Amino acid sequence: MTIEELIAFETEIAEEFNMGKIHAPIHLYSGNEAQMIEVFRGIQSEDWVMCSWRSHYQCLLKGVPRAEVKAEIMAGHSITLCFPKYRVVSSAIVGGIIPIAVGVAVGIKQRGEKGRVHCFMGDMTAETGIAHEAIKYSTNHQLPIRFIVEDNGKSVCTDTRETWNQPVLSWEKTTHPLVTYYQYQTKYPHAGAGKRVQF
Ligand SMILES: Cc1ncc(C[n+]2csc(CCOP(=O)(O)OP(=O)(O)O)c2C)c(N)n1
Ligand SMILES: [Mg+2]
Repeated sequence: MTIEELIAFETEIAEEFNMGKIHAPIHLYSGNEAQMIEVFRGIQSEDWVMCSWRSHYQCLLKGVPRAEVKAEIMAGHSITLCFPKYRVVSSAIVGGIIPIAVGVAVGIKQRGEKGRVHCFMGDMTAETGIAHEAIKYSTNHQLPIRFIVEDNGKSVCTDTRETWNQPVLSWEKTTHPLVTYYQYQTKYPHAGAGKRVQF
């Protein structure tokens, strides 16, 4: 998947949504295509990719066929895309995927399996207690997991730095071996595609 193919996918979903053809929330990515492709360079097919409500790019980059991802979104499942066959799992609860990801990493380690877990989270999710505990636990237990913090500066409409009165976020300048951090600016609102749609 190229930058252009990722953008074309989200544009197509935005159009479907704005035409009222998707009867459920969608959360689109934009402006992070190059960073995502870079993050996925280190991801193997045996690895698990764990996501939140915003996961179209992860599904496509993990190898789920475009048509399968689109069909699930059209069926109203964008907010919680799960493709266990391709080792992609999502939870739409803020922080909800993090302990699941840690548990999968514990399982991989206990069974001596190949593979790693890649757990994606937004900037506000990364400031929660559960994120901090999970990163501490995973570090101290040397789990096969990494956490990718995706900073778009906000939680829905709330400024994350203002909320915590913290100009530099917890993982922003980190050299932590289990944390990858990147910033991006999205052109889409938190949910939907900019047009009010009545379900
Ligand atoms: C427990 C819980 N509380 C509130 C919400 C509503 N909610 C969905 S996404 C979100 C914002 C999270 O912000 P961030 O972690 O920065 O991710 P982003 O959407 O910006 O990628 C909120 C509050 C939720 N899904 N789950
Ligand atoms: Mg955010």
